Amino acid sequence: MPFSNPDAAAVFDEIADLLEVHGGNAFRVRAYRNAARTLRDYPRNVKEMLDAGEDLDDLPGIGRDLAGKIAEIVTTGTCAQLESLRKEVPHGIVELLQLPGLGPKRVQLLFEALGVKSLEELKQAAEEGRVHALRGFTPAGEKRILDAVLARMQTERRLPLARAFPVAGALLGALRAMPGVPQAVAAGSLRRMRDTVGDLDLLVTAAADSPVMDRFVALPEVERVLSHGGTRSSVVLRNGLQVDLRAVAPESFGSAWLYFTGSKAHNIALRTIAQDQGLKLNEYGLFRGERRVAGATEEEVYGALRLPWIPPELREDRGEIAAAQAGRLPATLQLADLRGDLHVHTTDSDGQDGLEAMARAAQARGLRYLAVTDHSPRLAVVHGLTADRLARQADAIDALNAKLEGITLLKGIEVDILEDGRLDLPDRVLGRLDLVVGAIHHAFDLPPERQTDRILRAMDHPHFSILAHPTSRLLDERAPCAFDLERVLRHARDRGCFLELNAQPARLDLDDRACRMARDAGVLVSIASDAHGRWELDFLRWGVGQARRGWLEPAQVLNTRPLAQLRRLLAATMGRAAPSSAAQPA
Ligand code: DGT
Ligand code: CA
Ligand code: CA
Repeated sequence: MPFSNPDAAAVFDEIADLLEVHGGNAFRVRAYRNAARTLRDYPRNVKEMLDAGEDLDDLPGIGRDLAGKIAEIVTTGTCAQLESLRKEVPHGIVELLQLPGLGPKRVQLLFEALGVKSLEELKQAAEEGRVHALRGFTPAGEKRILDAVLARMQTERRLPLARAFPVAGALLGALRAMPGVPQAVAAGSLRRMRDTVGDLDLLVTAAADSPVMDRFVALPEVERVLSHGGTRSSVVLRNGLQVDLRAVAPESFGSAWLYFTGSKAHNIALRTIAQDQGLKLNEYGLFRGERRVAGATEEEVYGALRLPWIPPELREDRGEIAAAQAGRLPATLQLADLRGDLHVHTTDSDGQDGLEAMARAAQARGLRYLAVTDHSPRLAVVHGLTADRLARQADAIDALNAKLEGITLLKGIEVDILEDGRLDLPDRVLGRLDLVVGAIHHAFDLPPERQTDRILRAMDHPHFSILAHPTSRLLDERAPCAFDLERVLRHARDRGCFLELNAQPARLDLDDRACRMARDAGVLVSIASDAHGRWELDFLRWGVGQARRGWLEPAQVLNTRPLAQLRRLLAATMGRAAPSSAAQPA
């Protein structure tokens, strides 16, 4: 996403909240709140103003100090003051601030009067009736608070995979640097590349006298130690993420990695297979009676069960064991199999980099083609392209293609699918492009029947290549749209068009199960970064993870095709070559 004024405002609001619970100076608190409001209401994008060398001191209520902070936020996404406040204020307090009905003043009062600094402590205080004894709280208010706390504690807090990954990487780095730790690896849902993770599961091999557990619970990222033993510990990090660490002897490393990678359902299925062969499988190894027959590596354990090694992304008990036994595991898709990216934005709409920068960045990542798909006019807030501007972009792409070597830009658009299934630009305009990527950006909650019809109608246009982020879900923010995916897939196959697996970490849409349905329906999937800046091309890796979980093989992914072949497939979606017999919709 491009950096917007509300993003910067959110940083100021959080600073104000944290300052206030921290007992900060009231004038400073108010200055941050006012600045947040100013930013939110200001009609021009501050990042663009800064990029253009303009002075932010002119914004009402923004002095030199705050202007400097805005510049810092716009370039780094955060600011040093917020980061240091986050360290000073316990994570539990930050969680309290997020409860409905609890602002910084009340959180501060709860802390000062009752010592409450976590959800658990607030629950206890409310249950004991200590909250309503405070000034400004009533028994009914206390009940509402308790309900909100219980609701929050029940909803499983899961972190998007892409946010958990760097945390795991940093912890593994710290563990590997400890004495007597030859191996440190991630297991659990993170290793299986689930779209979100509940907690991190890390595994080390360590000598019996290694200080690894003591050092682990003492790492600076750790806020709270839940348990601390010689072979297992659990902690909660400052960011709220729980981490379980296990230490095993080298001869058990493979069986332990297998066990803690899961999924639980996969483990149970494997244990049954072991039992059928008169063996016993647990995290310490595969045993016949007392004798360990395998355990040092995963390959060894699978091998002893007469199975090939199964990639972690497939370990969900969704048929992978039967497929392994039959020698029919899907061919593993690799990031390097992707030859291009069919959905990216540029500064012509809401991207942060221009055409050439995007092209060169794609090339640097080994891609051979890149489809430029800026927004259509309906999205005026992101400067969606009118027919005229699209034509000018097309000229710019032609000129650039004449100059570039080793990478080809394709002309596309991310066109809005209107509520009735029409597209946001006339067919005549779309017909000049290499591909048309259609997307839903509003009216997410139509009744399922109508949503399905809307999508089918959009696909019936003479020019329609790829359905972008089909369900429009945003992890933690927006549930997937309800529609009949099976019908959409059948229609896509008949029409000869494609569905996207959008690799933005908050989307991952299609998800793993939907990818599997696309595979079964024989519809090719476009794994696309939807990059709004050149570094976001790296999001493709998250798409590959979900695609693997959905059993997609290289042959089932549209953008593994060489350019010439891709062009033929896209041309058919644009009505330029004879599509397959069933291709034309009624
Ligand atoms: P998460 O954390 O909710 O994203 O999902 P996982 O899969 O990481 O689950 P987690 O952290 O509860 O446990 C990690 C692995 O440990 C899990 O994938 C399989 C294994 N495991 C945990 N509990 C059991 C169990 O009761 N039986 C078996 N067979 N395996 C288990
Ligand atoms: Ca886990
Ligand atoms: Ca766990």
